[in-house]
Parts: sequence; structure tokens; C-alpha cells
Amino acid sequence: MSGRHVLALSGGVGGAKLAAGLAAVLDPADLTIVVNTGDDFEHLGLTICPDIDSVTYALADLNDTVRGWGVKDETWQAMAMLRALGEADWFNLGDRDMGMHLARSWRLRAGETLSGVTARLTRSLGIAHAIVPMSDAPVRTQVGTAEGWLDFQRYFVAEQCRPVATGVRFAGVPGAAPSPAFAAALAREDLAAIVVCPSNPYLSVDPILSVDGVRAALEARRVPLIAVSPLVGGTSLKGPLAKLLGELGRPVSNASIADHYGDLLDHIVIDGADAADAGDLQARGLCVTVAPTVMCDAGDRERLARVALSAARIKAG
Ligand code: FO1
Repeated sequence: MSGRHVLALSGGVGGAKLAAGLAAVLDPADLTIVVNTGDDFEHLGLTICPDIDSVTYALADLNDTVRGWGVKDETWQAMAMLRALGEADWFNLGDRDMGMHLARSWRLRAGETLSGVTARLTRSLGIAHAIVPMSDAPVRTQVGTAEGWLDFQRYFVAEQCRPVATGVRFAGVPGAAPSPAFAAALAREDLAAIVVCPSNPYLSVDPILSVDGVRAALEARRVPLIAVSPLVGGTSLKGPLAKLLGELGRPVSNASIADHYGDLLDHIVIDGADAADAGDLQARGLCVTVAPTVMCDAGDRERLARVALSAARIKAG
């Protein structure tokens, strides 16, 4: 293989950790991190992009690793004032995090694209690697429930994922083109691999695959696609994946992850706790790597990044 450029597809928390690991071992010229924007929403007049921010904070080493989202050493004075004013307080915006939303929102309102604003904000935080939205057009994930379709943050934060999910849809597609940097990465002559980070396939990766032309471009690719499974020990570490799989009538197993990605998938990295799944996955024609996938610190993130890259036969620095 001649190229060495890696295209990583990421959602929030778990995906952001692997994205940070990839950035730690690859030169900026060798990595494009495309991030889900299906979780984005307008709140209190601000444009909130939770997954872009999770990846940004992880690469800038600003992320709160205990909470899993937002900025570390955060304070909540603005939130307290909002509450005192009787404004919506179901979605928690920390003071430092609020600065990010303010900067992004006024620049979007002034006419910059989400790609342009994201490049500006990540550069300002000292990030040299490319973090790019999947699209500059709004795509909004919605979860079907008995009460109708809920916008993603209503389902995830306000309802704490309690409603039984009957389906997932992405408002805005078709009709949302890939962002310029995403389209460019897909077309690169030196593209060597696509790494799907350990994010929720239904809620975080599917929106990226639903962007106009992306699935077709991935189907036509000439490079391996490696997914790191978000399941550990037969369940999801954090987030609603296990619950969602059950509600959608699928077994909570790596077989479901592999089935979901279908022909797009060449290689799956699964956790040691799920080593027993390897035989079945190999029988489906997949390459399988069994490795520790839980990322508690920078060492874990880099180790898993190297595992994913070696699955693609890419030598990391
Ligand atoms: N998640 C929560 O569970 N509760 C919150 O109040 C919350 C606020 C929040 C603010 C900014 C941000 O970037 C993310 C935030 N998240 C919160 C996380 C977010 O809802 C999810 O982690 C992602 O959308 C799923 O990837």
C-alpha cells in the first residue's frame, strides 16, 4: 500500500478517546477525523455540537474524563444564573464550555461554515490535526418512541434514554453533502485506511454514513475499513447501545455490530473480554483482532490506536 492517510469516523465520548490516540501516533498530515454532527442542536440561542466538542477537548487535553463530556475543572455559574432566571436547565452548559458555544454560534451567524468555524476553534486550542464535521448542512438524529420522534438530546439527556426506541432517523438527509474536508479525504490518492472509532453504530456512526454519497464512496473504496467495537464484555461501557440493540430486536453482541456494518467492514477489533466472539466473526469472512479496548488514559488510547493501525498495516510513529 502506497498511502498512509487515515480517515477516522467518530462520535462522542468513546470515539473521541480513540481519535485522540490516533492523533498521538499520526502526523497531522496523515489523519482526518470526521465527526458526527447528528447530535447537534440549537439551545438557548446557541449551536451546540457535542461530538465535535468531545473530540476537540480530547485532543486539546481539556476533556473531563470522569463526566465523559465537557471541559475538565469546569464551573457552573452561568448555569446557576440561567436556573435563577427560570430558563431551561435540563442541558448542562459549563462556563468554559459555554465559551466554545458562544464563539461557534456568533461565527456561524456571521456566515462562516461549520467546517470553517471548527478549523478556527481547534487551531486556536493548539490542535494541529484536522477535526471536521461530517457535513456543513444540518443533520439531526431523532429517536422513534411511543410518544413520537424525539430530537437526540431530548432522548439522551432530558429523557436519559428511558423511552423504548422503535427506530432512528436522520432529519436533513438526503440533502446534506459531505463537508469539503470529508469529501477530500474520501477521494485522497494516499488514503490507506478508514477507522471507525468505538462509537454507537446506530446513533453516532450511521449519521456519518447517511451523508449524501458517503456509503457509496465507502463501498467503492480500495482500502481496508477497520471498526473498533464499542462493546466490552457483551455490553456497552457507557451510553444506550446495549439497551438500543435489545429494543431494536438485535442481540447485544459483536455479531450485531458486524451485521450492522455489513459489507463495509473488513476488520473488527474486539475486546479481550469478548474473545469468544472471534470464531463467529471470522466465519463471516472478517479479520478479527482481540485487544484491550477500554481506554482509561493516554497510554491506553495510543495502544488501541496502534492496534487499529496495525490492522490496516500502517506503521505509526
Ligand atoms: N450529557 C448529559 O448526559 N447531560 C448533559 O447535561 C450534557 C451536557 C452537554 C453539554 C455540552 C456537550 O458538548 C455535551 C453535553 N452532554 C451532556 C453530552 C452529550 O449529550 C452526549 O455525550 C453526546 O451527544 C453523545 O455523544
